[in-house]
Amino acid sequence: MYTGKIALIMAIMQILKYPDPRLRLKASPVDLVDNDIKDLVNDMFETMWHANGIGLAATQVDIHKRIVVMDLNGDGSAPRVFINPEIEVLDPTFASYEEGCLSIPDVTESIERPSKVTIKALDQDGKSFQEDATDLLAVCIQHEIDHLEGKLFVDYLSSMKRQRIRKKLKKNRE
Ligand code: GNR
Ligand code: NI
Repeated sequence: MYTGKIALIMAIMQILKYPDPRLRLKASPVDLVDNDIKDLVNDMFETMWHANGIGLAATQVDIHKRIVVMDLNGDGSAPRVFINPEIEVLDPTFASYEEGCLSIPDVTESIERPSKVTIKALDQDGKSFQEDATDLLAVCIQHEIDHLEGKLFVDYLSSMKRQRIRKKLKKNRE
């Protein structure tokens, strides 16, 4: 008898776009990594890959739980899951990186963030792990944890730049 569980249905979820106020909600910790959470993680991967992203926070798909998926190669080769992620800065020297966001389509801006952090999180099986991060991983985890806090990379820019970006997105939607 076949008893294995297989994901039969996957779903591409809608990604909220700036300035949707739901992107400003603060996500709550996951208390148990159960099958519903695992299904959600799979849907988030599908959604992220479909949109050609390298990271996705649950906030972006209107689920206000502390869940992040990532695949820095963008090709399915290095899927990573971070549940209840927390970081501590190891090297506060700022490094700048040209950031994009699936919630702010067709906009990139150079953003400065601490260059080295250590990440503590639960994996897709609910097991805790710790990992030091530099370069794109450090950038991406900080970008995603910002989403879980209701923060977006445009918040680091001047209000003039932010206004210009809002106008551009509005124009693109019309
Ligand atoms: O796909 C994404 N690319 C990216 C590029 C530079 C810095 C951060 C990112 S994350 C982004 C996907 C996204 O919006 N995650 O929240
Ligand atoms: Ni983003």
